Amino acid sequence: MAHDAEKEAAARASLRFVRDGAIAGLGSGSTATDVIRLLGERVRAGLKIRGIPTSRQVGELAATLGIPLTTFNEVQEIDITIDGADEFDPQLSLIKGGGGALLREKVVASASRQLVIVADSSKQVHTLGNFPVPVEVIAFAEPLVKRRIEMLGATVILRQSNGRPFVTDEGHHILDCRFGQIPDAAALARKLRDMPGVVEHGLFINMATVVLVARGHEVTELHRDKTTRADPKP
Ligand code: A5P
Repeated sequence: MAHDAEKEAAARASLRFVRDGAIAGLGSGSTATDVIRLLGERVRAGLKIRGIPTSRQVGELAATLGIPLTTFNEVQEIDITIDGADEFDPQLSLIKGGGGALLREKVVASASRQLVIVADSSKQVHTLGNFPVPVEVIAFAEPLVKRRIEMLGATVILRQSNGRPFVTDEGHHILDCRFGQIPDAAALARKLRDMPGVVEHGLFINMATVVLVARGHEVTELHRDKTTRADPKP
């Protein structure tokens, strides 16, 4: 089964987590976009939610689909956020930010009572690190931070878009840091967080409540402490 179909299956399975009246964090990336399109259908059928988007692009999409939006001026807590991931491990630690939205994604995740990750089977790994860890930096500190991360053993590339440095929604640059294998993701997260000039990094430790991973037609619901089957057709 193609990864696109698995993304769609995981997205469908996530809808049953969304209650009427919920404040919902809206993730970025192709799998989260599937979720937002499905939520748009539910909203048009009468579901009442208010969304907080994790990127400008997602905010525009949600508005087009008729999903009412809100901000942290109005709400302090998000009931549920549904988002994608680039990799997840057995502890449900994540690498996120392949789409460049990691900063807002992490802010939204940190304010969420539940973080539901939707993923195709290619995202499931034993050890994080094959996918590069995105690190959002202020442009001024970029060469310094790049060298410091290289000294940790990573190959570091400044993300480009159309021949220029990629610029995030908040106006920063992204260093894509390939570590190969990350035996202790929590320790690496602390090292990255402590580097002046780093705004945020794409390691999400102890944040995901549930991962819905689709393999073929089957969607498995993984919790940090147990594993159950999810019905892919809610
Ligand atoms: C966006 O910045 C990312 O964190 C995405 O959630 C991640 O890259 C997964 O994207 P796909 O759902 O497109 O694979």
